[in-house]
Amino acid sequence: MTVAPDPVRPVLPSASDLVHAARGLPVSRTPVWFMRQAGRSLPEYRALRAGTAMLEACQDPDLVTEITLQPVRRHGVDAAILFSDIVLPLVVAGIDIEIKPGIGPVIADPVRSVADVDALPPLDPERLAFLQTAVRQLVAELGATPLIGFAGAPFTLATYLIEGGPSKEHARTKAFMYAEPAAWGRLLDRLAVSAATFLRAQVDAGASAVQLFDSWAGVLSAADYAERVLPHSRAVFDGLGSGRVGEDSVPRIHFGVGTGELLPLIGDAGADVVGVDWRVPLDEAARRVGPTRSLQGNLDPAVLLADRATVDREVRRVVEQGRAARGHIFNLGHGVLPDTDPGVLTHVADLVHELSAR
Ligand code: 1CP
Repeated sequence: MTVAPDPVRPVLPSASDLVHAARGLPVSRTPVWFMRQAGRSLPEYRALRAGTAMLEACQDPDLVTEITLQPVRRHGVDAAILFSDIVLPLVVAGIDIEIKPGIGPVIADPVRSVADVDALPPLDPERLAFLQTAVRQLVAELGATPLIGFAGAPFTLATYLIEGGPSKEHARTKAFMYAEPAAWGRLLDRLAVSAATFLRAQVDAGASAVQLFDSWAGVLSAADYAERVLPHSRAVFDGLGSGRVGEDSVPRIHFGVGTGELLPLIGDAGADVVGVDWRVPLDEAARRVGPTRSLQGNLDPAVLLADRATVDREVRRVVEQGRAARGHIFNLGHGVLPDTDPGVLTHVADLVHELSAR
């Protein structure tokens, strides 16, 4: 089954509301998609994934295609996001990582020394053929709906490599950053090259936008972020280059959680769109990032577990406050929570479209 083309929508993803909002151009209505729109909130996802390990699923082009399309069909969102994971480039490079159900990525041999940093294998772009097959299949199925490619930012990937898995404080990561500044710089340089290679493969195969997830950057002070992290995130965007030959570069979205104090810097790393979590209202976020960047966000995912009147009130508020931005892509402030009723997501997508139709 393919996604039915809608005769009133544009025929090219580059002319979609998502790409236009990202560039600050006029839109027919506020585009909406949801971080983690594919995944455990969908029964059809759970059925398809049954019996296949997460990282195996991510490397099967047909499974990736189907799982990526599921939320687009169900919710009528304005973008698909490739079903993958931020640790996948590390796995493809040969690092022993497993995604454990209910936990997240677990690294067999965490990076704890300067020698460990220097022993990390590089990512060979030739090994990304499966990813490009999935992207090409998706672009063919999606028609006018843009596909967002993504990668993990160097800092957030470094937290997994150094901690060995998910963590709250990221204390080992910060200790390594302070104690071994030269090795830290080399580690983030390598991760930047790998992220740029991973994004480049997706853009070359036809992705219409990219998102760089620096999910855990909010644990840093602005000064440390500016000095020890931002140059490496900028290197990812620089390494991505100007895009497909003869075309404008695809829009770049840059997102982290708890980044209120970092918002201007997150933009400076080279983003067209700054992703905002629920802690800072979008009108205030617009003041912080300035008039040259669009915003994405920022409904608290927990609101979707509340009653319908609360959901509607909060969606209206986010749409209203988003009008202060150069362009607004409606999203959650972080990923869909697994217990979310998918019917509520469909309702939110419809409501955003209705409230913003021009
Ligand atoms: O068993 C399962 O079903 C695995 C659950 C799962 C899924 C569905 C994981 C493990 N990753 C994913 C897919 C995924 N990961 C997507 C899919 C596309 C979509 O949005 O629909 C995306 C964008 C990611 C990116 C990702 N992975 C991030 C950045 C986004 C964010 O949430 O901040 C991070 C931090 C990860 C690591 C990760 N992978 C999986 C989990 C549970 C985690 C987080 C662990 C932690 O808390 O540190």
